[in-house]
Amino acid sequence: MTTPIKLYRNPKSGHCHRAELMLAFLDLPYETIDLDMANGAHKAPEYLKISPFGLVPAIDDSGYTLADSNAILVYLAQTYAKGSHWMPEAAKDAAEVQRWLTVAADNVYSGPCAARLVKVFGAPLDHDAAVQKAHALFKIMDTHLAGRAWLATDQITIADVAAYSYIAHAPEGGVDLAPYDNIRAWLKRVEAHQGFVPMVASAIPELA
Ligand SMILES: N[C@@H](CCC(=O)N[C@@H](CS)C(=O)NCC(=O)O)C(=O)O
Repeated sequence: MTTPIKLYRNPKSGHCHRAELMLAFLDLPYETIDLDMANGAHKAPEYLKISPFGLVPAIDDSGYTLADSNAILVYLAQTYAKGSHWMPEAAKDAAEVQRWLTVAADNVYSGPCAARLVKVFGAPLDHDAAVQKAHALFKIMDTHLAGRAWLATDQITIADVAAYSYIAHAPEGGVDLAPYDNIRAWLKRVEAHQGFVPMVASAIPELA
């Protein structure tokens, strides 16, 4: 029997959901390990060996450990779906994927993710600035998605997976998606893709 990949996560984290979504899209066996972050489980010495910055998500694939959601997407696609549409190898396609991974780590992080951190977790960040950044991003994305199905190529890639979770959950941060028809249609396409899983309830009741 194949050993399930361990996913260390917080079930309310969009970064963790990206990693879970990729595991699910690739139909890989995995088990989730919910860290009790309120009590500092992500800063415990054992976990810091896996994720030195003390962040979720991280994975353990039969002893190979890796932190960072986008790195996890790259690893899973290259290991279990090499040469597929998830992570194309042609130079221009690969560059487009990387461009959107950067948007996910930068604009998505400081926009919709930050706005949700304030509203859902009470993070001491500037909510107005985060909402403004989210709308600036969404205007560009909505225009980009006019007449195209996916962010980077003409098929779904890890770039769509990286961008999906925090954009789908932007309304929880007080960012309205109503003006962005093309983004909402793209979210639906991701959700309709074979294997899609939504953010799921936690094994730890207070996180569910
Ligand atoms: N670049 C990282 C960011 C991950 C991240 O910010 N994780 C948050 C949860 S969404 C976290 O672990 N925060 C705990 C902390 O900041 O101490 C990735 O993509 O995985």
